Amino acid sequence: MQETIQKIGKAFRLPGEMSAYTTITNGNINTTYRVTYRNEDGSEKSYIFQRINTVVFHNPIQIMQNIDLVTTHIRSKCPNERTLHFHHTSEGKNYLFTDDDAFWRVMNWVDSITFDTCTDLAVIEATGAAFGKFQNQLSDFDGSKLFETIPDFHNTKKRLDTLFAHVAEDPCQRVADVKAEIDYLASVRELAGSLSVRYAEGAFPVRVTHNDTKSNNVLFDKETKMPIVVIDLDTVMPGMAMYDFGDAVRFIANTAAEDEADLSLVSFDTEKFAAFCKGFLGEVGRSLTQAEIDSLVLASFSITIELASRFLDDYITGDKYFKVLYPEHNLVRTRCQLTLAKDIAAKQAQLEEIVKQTTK
Ligand code: GN1
Ligand code: MG
Repeated sequence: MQETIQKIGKAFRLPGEMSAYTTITNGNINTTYRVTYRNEDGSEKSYIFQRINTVVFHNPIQIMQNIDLVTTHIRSKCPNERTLHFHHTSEGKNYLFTDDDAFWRVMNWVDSITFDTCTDLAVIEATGAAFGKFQNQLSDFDGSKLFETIPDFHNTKKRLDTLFAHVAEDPCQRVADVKAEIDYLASVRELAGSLSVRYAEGAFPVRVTHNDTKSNNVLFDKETKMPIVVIDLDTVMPGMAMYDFGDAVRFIANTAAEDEADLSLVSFDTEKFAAFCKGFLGEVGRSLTQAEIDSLVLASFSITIELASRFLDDYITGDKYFKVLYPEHNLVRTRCQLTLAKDIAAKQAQLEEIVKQTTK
């Protein structure tokens, strides 16, 4: 690996000598390294080297073009805003195909902390504000300029249709083990897919959305605990505002990790939900339509079901999409998301009330 990393550093013309590299493990798709270079004067500078998973992202050059457009827009609108900084090769490209056809990009490392699970309500509120602000910054950006890097990414109805088609095929003979999970998904299939159906019919505005609003996609200042920058712009595409909200609370209001195996630890924390709501709606509340506001809780349920269906689909088709650390990983993820979705459904009235109080 060291040799590959050194080659890439050279292609991107990074100054100094490579002194260390470590793998960053919290992505499920791409492969990420922190690489440090030492300059002649002894100072050190770190970079992120990332290999894009081209099975998932069929056209990674389009991703880089999207990111360029989005960060340029944000920088011109808010000159003081920190954005991701990508390096260029001598050919002026912000990516590199290596001989083995791997696709690499290099960006500056930002000294920061991220939160996976988090109990600090102030940090949760700030995360909401960061994603809300991100949506605001792109509110006047023409989404038709963006490539749809993964078509129907958050089309929950299609995701569920795909799952049930694979259930019928049962390519790995795993369906018999997941009968209860499939039965539950069948019982909520129509409800969970309903927002994506209404979106396709034009019931909600087409926004430019982040589409992967996990809390660890916001970098925080170590000391002030304030957001520095929103990262992981690979799936910025036109979409539904409330799905960014829903995906974020799916992750941050879970009392456990996304792949917690002990389901007794998994629940949906209403206080965390309220804190995120306050931050997010404080930024975008006024620009959302009533139909969007009324759908925030259903969106939280729907995207949690969507993730459960994607993890389960990957499990029954042989674990080809998400990285798995052990054979049942995708099934564990599925069960965790289903437990969470059921808790969101059980707390629906309470959550609707929180949204109402926050928007009044
Ligand atoms: C994937 O790789 P990562 O962690 O950024 C996935 C998201 C899921 C997430 C679940 C392109 O994101 O949609 O919500 O895993 N990204 C893609 O942890 O499928
Ligand atoms: Mg991502």
